[in-house]
Amino acid sequence: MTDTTATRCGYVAIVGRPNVGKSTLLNHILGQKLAITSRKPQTTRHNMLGIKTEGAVQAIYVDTPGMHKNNEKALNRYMNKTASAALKDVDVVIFVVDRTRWTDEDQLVLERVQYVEGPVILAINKTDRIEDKGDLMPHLEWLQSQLPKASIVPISAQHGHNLEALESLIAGHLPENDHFFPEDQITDRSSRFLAAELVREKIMRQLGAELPYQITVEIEEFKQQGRTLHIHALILVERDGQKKIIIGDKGERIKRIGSDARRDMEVLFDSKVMLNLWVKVKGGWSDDERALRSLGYGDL
Ligand SMILES: Nc1nc2c(ncn2[C@@H]2O[C@H](COP(=O)(O)OP(=O)(O)OP(=O)(O)O)[C@@H](O)[C@H]2O)c(=O)[nH]1
Ligand SMILES: [Mg+2]
Repeated sequence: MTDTTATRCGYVAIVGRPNVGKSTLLNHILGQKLAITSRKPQTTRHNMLGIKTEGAVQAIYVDTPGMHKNNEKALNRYMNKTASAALKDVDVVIFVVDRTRWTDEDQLVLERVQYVEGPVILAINKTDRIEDKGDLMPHLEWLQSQLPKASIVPISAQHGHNLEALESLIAGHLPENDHFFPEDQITDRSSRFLAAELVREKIMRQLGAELPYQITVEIEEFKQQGRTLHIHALILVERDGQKKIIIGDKGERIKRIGSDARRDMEVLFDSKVMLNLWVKVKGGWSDDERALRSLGYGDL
């Protein structure tokens, strides 16, 4: 018999193709904006832990980059490898899909998830936007036939619909373990990392279709002075024209990126923030494995 007073703890990977709502789901489960999100695919580039401790249960979520087909650039290879690695050594896998919108990239994720031996939960996200319910049932039946052991849970990550059901299913799959992290720790990532991500999010949200993929952000200074946190962030672009676009007419765009990012940082760090942004051209960084490593994109 299971001891109901025992503590539980384990890892939960959140996987899926780009843009299905993985990071939105993580943020809503945590009740805090930790992972960046945007309407554009390939927003998340790194795996990130989001830790939720409630009483005896500690669930350690791993948000992952969307698995995608474009494998040409070193950055894309890094993102796909990162996401695949998260499938190993976790206790539960949440496979997130967007309603009935099935693509080749979902198929790619499905094929990886079919190899997973442990419990899989299929989260059908964005149900707040389902127009034609008639299409849903046949799709769910097909999905169930592809993943016979998986539980299927319809959710809306953005509106928080059915997340309690999802979380209690997850808790039921977590093994009996002591907690791996202190109760008040919510991520494994540094404040510097989170700050850089917030700047990148504002760029993703404000710029056109292609540009954001050729941009990365480095934090050069992160210093508390009195009640103010001083943050200097360097935005690296690949070409001079991109620098002009980010800066915008009379510096208007970069000003807006800075003020939006600062507002989020003040909430996240619970402090007044002074944010300085610079833009620098560093050609070809996204396809240069050495440059990627020096920018914190790990081993390829
Ligand atoms: N209507 C609706 N939109 C959602 C929901 N969940 C997420 N979205 C939107 O879907 C878009 C993508 O969300 P993200 O959380 O960034 O998606 P992701 O899967 O993390 O994407 P990548 O990091 O690129 O792999 C954003 O515009 C979200 O606001 C939902 O439940 N309903
Ligand atoms: Mg994401």
